[in-house]
Amino acid sequence: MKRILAGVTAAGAALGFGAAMAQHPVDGGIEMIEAISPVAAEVHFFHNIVLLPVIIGISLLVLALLVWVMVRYSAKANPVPRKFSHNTLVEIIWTGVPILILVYIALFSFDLLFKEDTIPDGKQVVAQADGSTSAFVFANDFPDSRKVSRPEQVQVFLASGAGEKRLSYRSDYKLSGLGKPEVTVTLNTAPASGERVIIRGGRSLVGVAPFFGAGEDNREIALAPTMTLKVIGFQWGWTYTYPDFGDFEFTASPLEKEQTTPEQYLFETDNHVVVPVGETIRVTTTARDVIHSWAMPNFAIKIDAVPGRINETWFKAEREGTYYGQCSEICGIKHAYMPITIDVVSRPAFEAWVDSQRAMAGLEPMFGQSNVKFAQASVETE
Ligand SMILES: [Cu+2]
Repeated sequence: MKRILAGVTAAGAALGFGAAMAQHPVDGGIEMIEAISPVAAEVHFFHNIVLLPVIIGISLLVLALLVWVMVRYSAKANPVPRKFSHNTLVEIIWTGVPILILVYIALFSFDLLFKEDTIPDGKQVVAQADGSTSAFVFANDFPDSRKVSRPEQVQVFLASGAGEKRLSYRSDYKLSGLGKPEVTVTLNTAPASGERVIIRGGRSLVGVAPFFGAGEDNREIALAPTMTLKVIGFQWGWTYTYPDFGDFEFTASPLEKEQTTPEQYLFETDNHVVVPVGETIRVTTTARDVIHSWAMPNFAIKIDAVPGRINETWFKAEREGTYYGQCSEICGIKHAYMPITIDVVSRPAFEAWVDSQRAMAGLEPMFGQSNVKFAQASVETE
């Protein structure tokens, strides 16, 4: 299966859907679009590993039963049919087994729904090592229902000039005070002076977990949002507001056919949403007229924008690039003309962009990094 999927992708690349097209649907493609957020990776895992085997199993079983009945109980093979109308054992099996299958699916699906719906509240503290201290305190000041109480809800990293390295519980450090107001992380060896100890804590664990003990643990603690993106759908376009940065606002409309390439047409907008890479973004949606839906496949987001009501979700984009989405709730004659374009950029580029937007709205710069220019053309799409 994997090989077939890879072949299809390779064929797509050979046909000219190169790096620039990676975030678009491709002709003949049967794979999901690339997951750029940990929740999207989990959604793909849920589809490919949890659902697909169940679906294939049920289809094959039903096919086999059909063939068996057609052959074994045809008029020719079975001229005198039996005339019973009840069989208690069969009733129990065909009621009980589907219930078990649904419970199995619900275990994963409810967990995912919860994660998509719950804004992460994880936090991170950074301590500067002095060469002799090996115990570091993490203030567990969450509300009682969200307090860090299990070892996997704490992740410890050691950062030096070269980069950061994740430490592992038990072999590199011990924890005490879980569930209490202060959690102490005691490293087996005191980090060298100048190194930084990063402690991340919270109950918002996202990412693909081992499946019945197999596979890697890719879960990470998602941090609390650094910004809110307000999305307002209307007939026909999207208005975006950045309440944390002075409430500046702009509207995104699709580019005309002659303004863009055939591949980008109905994906590319005149104004792009811009968000920083690697940070939790809270998204709130509403609408001015009828129900729309803000859908971004790379982040596995599809959330309704309903007049008179605010819906909320979040995402964390893990790689810089330009990503595309569309309105996914049929909303009128130009429903197909409501594309979404998001640029995921570095923090300095994001701050420069915010200041440029603030300048257009007549506001003072907030970050003042005028030396970093936001250049759309330089944003990599691969
Ligand atoms: Cu719409």
